[in-house]
Amino acid sequence: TTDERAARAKGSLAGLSVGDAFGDQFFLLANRHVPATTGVPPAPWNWSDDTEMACSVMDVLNRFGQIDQGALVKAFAGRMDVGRGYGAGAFELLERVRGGDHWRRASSELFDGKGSFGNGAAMRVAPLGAYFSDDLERAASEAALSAEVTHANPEGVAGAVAVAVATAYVASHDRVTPKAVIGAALDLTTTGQYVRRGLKRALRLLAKSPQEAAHELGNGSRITAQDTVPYALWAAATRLTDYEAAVRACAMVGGDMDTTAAMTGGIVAAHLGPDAVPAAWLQAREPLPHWLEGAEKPLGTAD
Ligand code: 8NA
Ligand code: MG
Ligand code: MG
Repeated sequence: TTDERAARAKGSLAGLSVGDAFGDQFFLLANRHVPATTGVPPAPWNWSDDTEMACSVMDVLNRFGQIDQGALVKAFAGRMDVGRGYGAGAFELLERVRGGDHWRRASSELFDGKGSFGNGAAMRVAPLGAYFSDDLERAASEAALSAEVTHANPEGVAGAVAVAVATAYVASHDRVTPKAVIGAALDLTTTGQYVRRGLKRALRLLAKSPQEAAHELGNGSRITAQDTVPYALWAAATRLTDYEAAVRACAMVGGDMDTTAAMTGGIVAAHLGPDAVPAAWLQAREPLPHWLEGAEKPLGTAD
């Protein structure tokens, strides 16, 4: 039912937002003495653009039961708080949308007409995968729709499809092998040759350490889909029974750790449920927006 879908998505969002907020703490110089392998940064852990945009994806799913692209981009643009740390392309696009440009034109003109292959479509999409976990192909097609409004490049879309399908797969299967998780994502990720190549490499690295895997796959230092999604899926697939271990595997390799931890955290929490997120970590994370809990009218709803 719709309520069950929404509840699964909410569980994934808990994992995504805590991963984002935890990972983001390690960018701060103030936490340079906290080891990502074992340490716990001081609260509060503020979340970043990853969570802000994921909340808008949830908002649209709650209102429409599917991705309405116009409503989604309106939600992204209306809520954009630049202090949360947006990618340069995302910022430019959402400013143009605010100024009245159509998203399709603006997104296709980014980066000299190549469109963005940033990891921004993938970082926000795990709850959507959990929402459509009863239908992997639907998860893939809705993820692609959600990606297109900001990421016109096929790699940017592929990153989102891979994360959504992996999330849908683990949310709908009790016992899964690492190979099956990455294999399911690969099966339905039809575009994006670099993302696909990374996923194939990840399949050969399942017995390696996080450092070795990140060295081969990338840790997100370029904040692109292709240098983030393969490692995030590797971390989730190899640590699917342990939320904390999965998220720490992202934080400990450096790079774009708010985003790898957001993807990995969203996938693992979709499998284990929100109770797998340590209670102290949920407490440390800045609360999610009030409107998401229904306390305020969501953006763009009729009066
Ligand atoms: P985006 O569309 O700006 O893409 C991210 C970046 O990828 C761009 O700024 C470019 O550097 C690069 N890129 C994307 N497409 C192309 C292309 N066609 N040619 C050349 N370079 C390209 O924004 P986004 O929403 O995809 O980005 C998400 C990331 O930004 C996440 O990591 C999120 O947390 C945020 N962020 C990251 C950092 C960081 O340094 N790790 C800091 C602040 C914000
Ligand atoms: Mg971020
Ligand atoms: Mg990031």
